[in-house]
Order: sequence, then C-alpha cells, then structure tokens
Amino acid sequence: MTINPKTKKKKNSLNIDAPLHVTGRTQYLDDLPELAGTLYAKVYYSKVAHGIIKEIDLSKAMAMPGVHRIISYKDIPGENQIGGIIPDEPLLAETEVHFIGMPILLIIAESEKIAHHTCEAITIQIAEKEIITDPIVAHQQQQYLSDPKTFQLGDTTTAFTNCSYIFEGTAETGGQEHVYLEPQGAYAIPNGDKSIKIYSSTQGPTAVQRTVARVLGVTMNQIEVDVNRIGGGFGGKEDQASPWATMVALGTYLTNRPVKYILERGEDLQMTGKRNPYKSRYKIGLDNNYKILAFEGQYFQNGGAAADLSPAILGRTLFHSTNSYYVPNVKTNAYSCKTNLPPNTAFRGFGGPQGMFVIEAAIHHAARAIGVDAQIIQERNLLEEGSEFSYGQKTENCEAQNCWVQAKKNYGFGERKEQVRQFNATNKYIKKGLALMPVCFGISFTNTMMNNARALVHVYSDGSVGVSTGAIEMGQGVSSKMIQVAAGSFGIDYGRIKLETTNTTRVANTSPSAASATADLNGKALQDACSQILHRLKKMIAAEWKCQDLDTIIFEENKIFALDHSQEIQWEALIQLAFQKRINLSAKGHYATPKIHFDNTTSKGHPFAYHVYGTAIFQSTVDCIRGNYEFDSVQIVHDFGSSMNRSVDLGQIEGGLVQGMGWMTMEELIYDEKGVLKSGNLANYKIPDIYSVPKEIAVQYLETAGSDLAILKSKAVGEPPLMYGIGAYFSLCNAILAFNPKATLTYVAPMTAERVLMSLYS
Ligand code: LUZ
Ligand code: MOS
Repeated sequence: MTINPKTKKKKNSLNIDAPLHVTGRTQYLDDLPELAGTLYAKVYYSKVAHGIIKEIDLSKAMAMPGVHRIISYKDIPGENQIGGIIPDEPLLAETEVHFIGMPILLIIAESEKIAHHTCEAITIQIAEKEIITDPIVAHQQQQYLSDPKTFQLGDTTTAFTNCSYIFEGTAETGGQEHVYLEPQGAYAIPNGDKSIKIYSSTQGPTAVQRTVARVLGVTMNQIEVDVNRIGGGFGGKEDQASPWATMVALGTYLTNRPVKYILERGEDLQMTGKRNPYKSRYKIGLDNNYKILAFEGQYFQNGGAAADLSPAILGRTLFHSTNSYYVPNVKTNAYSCKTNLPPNTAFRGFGGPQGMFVIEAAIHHAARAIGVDAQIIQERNLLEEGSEFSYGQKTENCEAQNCWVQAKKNYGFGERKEQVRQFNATNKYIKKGLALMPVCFGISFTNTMMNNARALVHVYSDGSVGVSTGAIEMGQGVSSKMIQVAAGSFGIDYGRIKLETTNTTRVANTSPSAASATADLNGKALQDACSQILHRLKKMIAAEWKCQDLDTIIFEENKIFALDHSQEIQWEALIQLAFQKRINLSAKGHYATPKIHFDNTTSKGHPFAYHVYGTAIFQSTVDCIRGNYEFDSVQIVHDFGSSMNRSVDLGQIEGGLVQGMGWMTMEELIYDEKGVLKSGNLANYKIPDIYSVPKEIAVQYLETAGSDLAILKSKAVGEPPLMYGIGAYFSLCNAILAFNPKATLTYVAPMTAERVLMSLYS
C-alpha cells in the first residue's frame, strides 16, 4: 500500500481513440453515410407541463410538401410503452401530457428542414391541469413513482438518547444536464421482411432492442442494434436513448424507408431527463469524541413524470447515504416523487452523489455548531476494515483511512491549513476555504441480475483477432481496455486486435454500459472467451511438443514457447497450424459477478463486488465583494487498485472531478412553476470550461492489491471521482465562514456566485 507515482514503471497508456479524436476522423452516428431514400423524423412535443389534449390540428402540416407521415400513438402496432422498470411511460402521449417536452406526434419528412417546418405548422389545444414541480409538494400529495425505500442498521432512536450532540437540518441538490457532446439520436434501416437494423447513440443496445420490439409488437430477434461508439453518455443514454431509436424504428416500420433522427441540442435539453434533484432532511448525533452514533436521512427525489431509472437511483442514494463513514445506527427513507418535469434519469453516480451530499452537509453543520473543523469529525468516523454498511455488507480491503492519511501527508495539509489561516487573517475581502472530501463508492449494478456480460472472439486464419463485447465506448476508454485484455491474453501486439462494433446479434442480452462496471464485466467475459481459445491452442501444441503440463506453455511477444522445451512457434504459424488441424478458433465468453446478492425485502445483502475509495483536498478563493470564486487546487489520492491504463484512468478522474464540481457550483437547472425550463440552452446553463477548472489538479495513485473482481485488478473508475466534486461546495462554505462567521449556510447546491454573495452578507 504505497504510493509510488513516479518511480514505478509507467504502465500502459494505450488510447486507441485519441489519434482519431485529435484528427477529426472519429465516426459518430451522424457520420454514417446515409442511404438513398432516407427520411427524417422530428417530434412534436407538449408545450404544457400537465393537461388534457383537446384538439389536434394537422391541416396545415399535412399540406406541407415533402411530409410523409404524421404518426400518433394510434399508429403504434405494439404497445405504446417504453417504461423500463415500471410500465408508466408512453412513447407518444395519448390523452394526457405530463411534462413540457413530452412527445405527442412524430413527423416523418423528406428532409430535416421540412420536418422542422411541419412541426411548426401543427397546433394542439391542451387544457391545463395542476402542475407540480417540487418533490415535497408531490410527497404531501402522496404522488410517488415507486414504493418508498428504507435502509436500517442498529437502532437510531436509542442511539440518539446516548448522543452529546444532535443536529437536524435540510439539504438540497439541483439537477444536472448531461451535455454529452453528441446529442441523442438513431438511424433505422429496413432489414428484410419485418426486420429492422438500428444505429443508436445508446449506452444500452439491449434496452433499445427490447423497447423497439415491444412498441412494434415484434420479437427481439427482428431488431438488430449496432453501436460503433457514442459521443458521451454519462447515464443520459442508459435508458433515454431508447425513445428516439423506437421512433425511427416506428417510422421505418410504417414507411419501409430508412429513417433518421438526431436531436438538435435545444430539443435534447427540452425533452430528456437529467440528474434527479433532491430535497432531503438529516438528523445526526455524535458523542463527545465526535463519533457519529446515529444518522437519519429522508430523501425526496424529484423523479419527473415517469419512473425511468429513478427507483434504482433512489436505492443507490440509500447505499451511499453514509459515504465513507462508519455509522453504527442508520435509518434512511427515500421517496421517488412524481412531478411534471421530464423523467429524470441516470447520471454518473446514480443517486449516490445526492445521498453523499446530505451526510457531508450534516457533518459540516455539526462541526460548525460544535466549533471544530469538519475534518476532525470526518477523520474520526472513516470506515475501517470490517465496518458494516447500513445494507449489511462489510468493508474488505478498506482503503478509506489510507487514502485520507496519504492525502493529508503527501499534500502537506497541516502546513496548508496554517497558510490559509494566515492568508485569511491578513486579507479582508478575499478569503480562502479548505475542505476534504472522502469518497467510498460501491461497484456493481445494485440490481444483482444485471451484473453479467458476454464477449465473442474470432481468431482469423491469418492470426488477426476480432473482438466483440457488450461494452459501449463513450469516451471512457473501454475499447482500449478491451484491446489490452485480448492482447494480454494471447500475448500478441495490440495492432493484431480489432474491436468490432457493439451489436446485439453478436453479443446479446447486454446490460448497459453503466454503473462503472463495463470494463470489469465485459473484460472478464472477454478473458473467458480468450482462455477457451488459448486452452485449445495449448492442447494442440502440447500434443505436438509432447508437454505434460499446459501451464508451462507461454504466449508472449507474438510467440509461443514451453518452459521445458526448446521449441517455439510464432503466433501466425500457430494459428495456421490450428486452422489446418480444424481447431475451433472462435469462442463466446460469459461472466456473472460471483459472491454478490441483495434481498430487496430486508434491504440487506452483499450487493457490491468491491468498493472504490479516495480523498480529495480542495482549496478555493472567494472574492467577498462580488461572490465570484475560483479553485486554487484539488489534490487527490485515489484507489485505483492496480491501474491497467493510467492515462485513461487519470482522464476519468479529471473529467469526473470537474463534472462533479460543475454540478455542485455552477450548473443550475431552473424550472419555473409552470414547468418551463428557464436554463434551456448552453448560454444560460453553464458547465465548467477551461477557465473554471481548478488551477491545479493533482492525482496520486494509491496502488493497492486491487480486487480479484476488478478486471486485471484495475478498479472501476467511471463514477467514483464525480463525488469528489462535493468538496468544492464545502470549501466555498468555509471561505464564506472566514469572511462572515455568522453567515447563513443553507446547504443548497449548486453554490453559484449569486448564492455565495447572498451567503456572505447573510
Ligand atoms: N444503472 C443501474 C446504474 O441500472 N444500476 C445501477 O446500480 C447503476 N449504478 C450506477 C450507474 N448506473
Ligand atoms: Mo451510468 S449513471 O453509470 O449510466
């Protein structure tokens, strides 16, 4: 467990996409050559957040030259239903609309321009009904998308009677727009009789396949979904790529022509769901050594108008409600509240960040009231080896303390604290704030069933290799990791491996590329496929060379040799020989994460293959006249296990951190009381740019034993770093308190410059 950022031999930094990206040759959905006869789809969506459809006037629209069809729910041959977890979401509205942006009609036209003008020529009268945008209002009216969930450990009621300090309060986090660079979209092509092939910008090809089959009333084998790569997902395409793919498939079904739809940014912002905003309450109790004895949380999730993935997201809020701390008595309740907003959905962290923010707010509140630094309370309560989470799993190879201690030591936190104290003592209108943010994130889909994957490997007779998995490349580098796994298994160069598109006819029944688990699940399935082929090759060569022990046969550097023999053979020659001997050079691999289980009736089990740990130290500077701020530095010690690709993993840390900071500080989604999105374009919805990222980001690799359940012991790295961003919020709180020790802190995120200013003078 040593940190060795420099001295250790630099591990692989393959990134097969980087040369394509920087030279502009990367192919996305819209770069596919279009077939002759392609038609273009566009959605007419509701401009009212809740109401009854009274009258639809298509007379002007139908008269537009170049309009092929205007499709309504009545034209749907199968089920008008796209809900993945709960069947509560029509593809096209029938009699009632539930949010602004809800699709009502689908226009199919000769060109995008005609589709656009047709859309503008449609008028629909909607009689408005009561509009709810606030989850607390929905809660008061018992408007839920799914059953409330409760996690419980120990007995909080008794524990509170033993506490020296008890604090209660509220916390609130806003939504977050995914802003994937590539908007949602799909392209459907007739593929013989009833069959349709769909190119989709999705994280979940099987979800698309299943949804299309359901809506068209055909079996899944009629629907082929193909994904080359996507331009970002962040959870926004885990479930919400399906409607657009279903629409183009419906268009193709009804016209027998190729149909394409790529959303304009404005449409995407209006129609798609975002990170779930939450309003929460907490009660925290500590003893006089600042040990947290009890924690209670109530979480009101703003789910929007349909369940989508919100029930699962709600679960992860509870899984991560105590973040990286051991709390012996926990009681948490969560409610998925139904409102008239677009159905909110997965977003990197999947409810975890929303849960973690609340306990961090509770600790900050307690620290301020007691008169100690929050770090003292954080440090005294970090998880230890064998600590039990409220869901019954216990930590194994816990690195919570290790990351924390290393971060403080390696980045000289003690000195830094003194420097900041001095700076604040000598500057009146500029104040600095420090905060530490520990993170512990569980790796696996919380729905145990989803933790499986498959891979298909062909070794061609010339020795080149084709690899298919269920993994979607969305910029996270999973393609590079898959190539590393295959090349490493066969002991051959990366250049001999071709990674194929992700296609439902080659790899079926896939889980979405999500939950940080894509490289683990698909990598392990790929290892399984490779080892089957390897085994056949070893048996063949053992017979040739008369070796007894297959384990003495080594595949390395494009050749094969046996430890107790002088012979060796080049990879190509070996494959030629195997081909002549009629050996099967293809294999299908399968992996299902072992050991995990969870009982939804008791909310106890062992849902995660392992946990990922880390600690980030934030330093911010606040301009106390204007409320503006910047981040001087973020210094991280992160538990990578044994990173298989340092540059890809570093990119994930930096990207996740900045995305999390954006959520916590500047990205403000505003809906008015009518459910109108007021921040519906990228001019007034601000995401971090190069000027707002921290001046310094340092990441140290905590190289640990890793986990056998992580691919090549390289721990999952997709989501955990997003939650470091929460530290940004509290470092701003601390700078505000340095200016005004009596300031009101609301624990409402994002901490925009306006909120900082209001707080400074509150
Ligand atoms: N998706 C999902 C996820 O369906 N289940 C999960 O547990 C999850 N976790 C993170 C991100 N996406
Ligand atoms: Mo995700 S939030 O891992 O699609």
